[in-house]
Order: sequence, then C-alpha cells, then structure tokens
Amino acid sequence: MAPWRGRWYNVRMKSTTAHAAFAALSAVSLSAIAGNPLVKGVFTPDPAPFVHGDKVYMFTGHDENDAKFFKMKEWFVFESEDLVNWKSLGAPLNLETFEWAKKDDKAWASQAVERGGKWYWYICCNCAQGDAIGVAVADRPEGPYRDPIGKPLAVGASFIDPTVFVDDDGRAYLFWGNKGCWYGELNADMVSFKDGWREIPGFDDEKCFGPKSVRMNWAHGKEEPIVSYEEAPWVMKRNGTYYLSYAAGGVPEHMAYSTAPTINGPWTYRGKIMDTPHNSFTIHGGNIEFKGRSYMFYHNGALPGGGGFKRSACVEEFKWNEDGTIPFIPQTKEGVQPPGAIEDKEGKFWIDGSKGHGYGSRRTGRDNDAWPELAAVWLRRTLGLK
Ligand code: FUB
Repeated sequence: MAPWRGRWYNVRMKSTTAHAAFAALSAVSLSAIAGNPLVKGVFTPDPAPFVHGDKVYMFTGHDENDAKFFKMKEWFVFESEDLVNWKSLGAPLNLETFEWAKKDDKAWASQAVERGGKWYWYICCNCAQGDAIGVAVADRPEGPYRDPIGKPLAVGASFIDPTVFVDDDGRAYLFWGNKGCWYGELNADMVSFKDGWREIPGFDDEKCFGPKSVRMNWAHGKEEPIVSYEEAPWVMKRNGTYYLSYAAGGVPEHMAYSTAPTINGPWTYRGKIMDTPHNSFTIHGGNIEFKGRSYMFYHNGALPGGGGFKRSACVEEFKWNEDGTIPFIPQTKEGVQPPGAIEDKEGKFWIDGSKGHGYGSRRTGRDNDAWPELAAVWLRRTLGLK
C-alpha cells in the first residue's frame, strides 16, 4: 500500500493563519481550486475518470520517480467529491495481479467502470506473446482486485490503452491501440468478447481520423503514413452521437477527436481538442459530466521533477458547443473550481451563488485576499459548521 494512502491533497492556502487552522484539521484539508496537476505527491499519468453517484474516481498509472523511460509497475485510484480535493485509495492493482504478465515494467494506461456492483479495471501490459490487454475485477473501487479469467483478454502488436464504454442499451465495448484502433463488444460478464475484435472502420482514412504524417509504426517495424490518431482512445456518447477522443499527431501528441452516428462508425474527424501538454510529449485522458458540468482530464509533466516519463493528471472544465462539437480546451495551472461555484460576468464566482460567502477572481489570479475566506467557507460547510 502506498504510504500516502488516505491523505487529502491540494491544500492551497495563501494566508498563514488559515493555513495553520487547516493544518490543525489535517484529516480534512480543503481547497477552493484544484490547481494542476491534481495530485502533488506522486506521478499520476494516463488519468481515467469515472463518475459514480456523487463521487468521481480517477484511475491512473504510476510513473516511478527514477524513470528514464516509461517505468510503470502499478496503478492508482483516487476519489473526489468536488474534483478539487482528491483522496488516495492506494495502488490496489499491479503487475503481480496478473499471473501471465511480465513483471518488470509496462503497467501502461488503463480505465475502470462500475457495472452491476462490480468494478472492472481494464489495463495493458506485456506478456510472453507481446502487448496484452487484461481485466481485473473488484467489489469496490479500492479493491481488492483479482484477475477473473487468468489470461489476457486480447494480445497483439500495439495492443495498449484500453477504454471501456457501456452504451444506453447496456451493450459494452472495449477499444484500444497505438497507431491502430481495435474494438470488440464485451459479453454481459464484461470479461470476454461476444464476437472477437476488429479494427475500427475507416482507420486508414484521413476523413475519419485526421491528416496523415509519416511515423514509425512499431507493429509493422517501419515508417509509414499514418492518420493523426496515435493512441489513448476514449469513447463516450452524447445526444445520440458517439465521440472517440484520442492522442493524435504522433510525438509530441495533442488531443483530437472523431464522431460517429453508431458505435460501428462511420467516424468523421472533428479536429483538435487540446495542444501538447506542458513538459510532456504524450497526452492521455478522457472527459466526464459531473454535477451538471463537463470536464476533460489529461496529463502533463508540470510537477517539480516531472517530464515525459514523469507525468501528472490534470483537469479542465469546458462547455460543449451548441452544435455538439467539443471546443478547443486550453490547459491551465489553476485547474477547476468545485462544481457549484458560479462565475459571474466580471469573472468573480460565488459558491452556491451565496454572495458574501467569499469569492475569488479568475482575472486577478486566485491568490488574492478572498481566497482564504472562500476556502474557509468550504471547510466550514464540509465540517457542518455555521
Ligand atoms: O503511460 C504509458 C503510455 O504513454 C500510455 O499507454 C500512452 O497512452 C502514453 O500516455
């Protein structure tokens, strides 16, 4: 278990008096804004958020502190009620969970969902036959997790970065892949495929997955023209349209997306969502709707000591365009306000609309004198005090 399990992160106080008060209440340390990266004490690449009731669970990988290349052996889970304060639930999943996995490295990107009271965590790693997708199951997000099938779900060159999507009709799908994107429908057990898997339709078409550039395709062992899609797929649905967002453009990556009228396509390339993140040549994330607002997760290398192999989860709020397209989303150091904070046209915002309960301003920066007051309001409310 990670030594920092169970701590609340992200105390951002400017007033020393208020800071001391917060420190005295060490078990419940609150902040009015998250600040990116979200988790300060450990590297948290490839964030995969999941909304469950009034909480968000964020599943991530773990870039080790001494990494010179990708060095990843376990996966983390964090919990939040406001996207600002994140509690570590530890590292309940690691390569040891999978008997068939090579143990030295390559616990790469993952995603988990809850279904029927069980948590299914889809991961990628290496096995004797090559790149593999696996699944672990638990009764709670924090585990304990076990491998329910004792073998990989799928094996193939560049089989990395699984994303799971459960449609309105209850049918579930797994998508994955680097410089290729494969998908298959899962059975109701969530741990087997109904009818195998296949490459998504139109993968080689620029109209579907963006402009081609010549890049190294490790699966084919040569450089070749490849559509913009690189890796890190994330599937979701909104108002009847399917959205597939992904890391794009080769290295350094940006985030882009395609849409389709059905889960089987045809996919249409829709353009860029995010630029290359600060100090990281990869970008990996996904979006959620939470308490009536929309959020995009991704990672950057901005934590002190961070970089391309020491990445950290971040989040930005965004508003869908009226025509259903995803806007370009700028990346910020400030991150998000808690859902419930209402911003007025002057750029000030009030928690739950209660003017007089303290406010901050986006325009003047978040470190003005009102911040300790606002943070104190949150603390009082959380503790049930007046
Ligand atoms: O974290 C290892 C790999 O880097 C992931 O699988 C990719 O999506 C990229 O983020």
